[in-house]
Amino acid sequence: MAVKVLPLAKPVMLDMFDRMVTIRFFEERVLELFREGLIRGSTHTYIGMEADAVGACTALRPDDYITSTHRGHGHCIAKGGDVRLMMAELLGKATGYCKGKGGSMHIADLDMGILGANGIVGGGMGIATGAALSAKMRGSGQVCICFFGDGGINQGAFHENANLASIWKLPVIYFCENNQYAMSMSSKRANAVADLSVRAVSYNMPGVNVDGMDVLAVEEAVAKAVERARAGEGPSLIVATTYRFEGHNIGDPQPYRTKEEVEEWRKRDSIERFRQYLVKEGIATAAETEAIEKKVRQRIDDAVQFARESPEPELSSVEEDVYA
Ligand SMILES: Cc1ncc(C[n+]2csc(CCOP(=O)(O)OP(=O)(O)O)c2C)c(N)n1
Ligand SMILES: [Mg+2]
Repeated sequence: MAVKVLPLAKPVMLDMFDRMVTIRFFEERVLELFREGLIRGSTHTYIGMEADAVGACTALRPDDYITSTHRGHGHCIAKGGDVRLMMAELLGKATGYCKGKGGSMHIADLDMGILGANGIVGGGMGIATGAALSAKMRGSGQVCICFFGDGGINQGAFHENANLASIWKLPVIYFCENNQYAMSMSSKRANAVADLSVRAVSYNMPGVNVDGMDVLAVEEAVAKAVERARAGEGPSLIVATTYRFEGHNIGDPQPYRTKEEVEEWRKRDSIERFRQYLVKEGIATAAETEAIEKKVRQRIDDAVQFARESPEPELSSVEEDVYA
């Protein structure tokens, strides 16, 4: 009997499923808590794009780096961020990642190599390239994934960083999440080329398209780019075709796209697709995937309870950790 070769070991795939579901449930709770008035400011959910962050981060070592965006919860969870500290930060509590003073777009965990969400579109690019330069100078073998969107790729910072990373052969992977829109602007209207991966040609680096709703395909593409980066061969550009199921942020009425379009993409839900794959290939039973979901649900409940019960920051701490 032929032995079936799995693309990744079973525990790795179950962990990927766990992290994808964690992102989904975390974000669903964020939407609820926002509507309850417990989360202030603005929040951008990652629902629909789970395969991108999880596929990409699975190809990393724990000591590797990522930089994130304004839509950063998924990246943080995929790289091993603590959902308790994230939830507390979103609720503005003293126990949060930034002691409740940063909110969604400033979450970072330097011990986990998470170099920060970023409210500036394209703001992670210089940080990622700098982290890669540092890794190269120290000879640490670390790599950095730089996440950004189809809007972010049009920032001048992309050109500056991609060019520099290429001539210096830096271990960085530019990972463009093409979720079809930058706020209300369709990627098709904003980009002179439909295939964003061709931009890599200008920087003499590989440019690869990947189905961003297929977590295993994302992992495979990123693993190749990581191997190349670790071998000292320089950066890559990966463009994942994906979609955000919710509005740009909470309160976005979404007049720029049809309900039918959203429904079409929801049918390609990466979590459902991965679950079906796991069951069909005999990697996990339906009961096992349900058990993972139950465990994740409890983890998120616990994070919400922790956040709700945590204290507000003291007024006297208002000027602490302020650098500018
Ligand atoms: C430098 C800068 N310009 C504009 C904005 C306002 N803004 C916030 S998110 C966003 C769209 C980003 O789109 P994309 O990069 O595709 O990421 P997505 O929201 O789709 O994940 C814009 C224009 C900003 N935060 N920073
Ligand atoms: Mg976008």
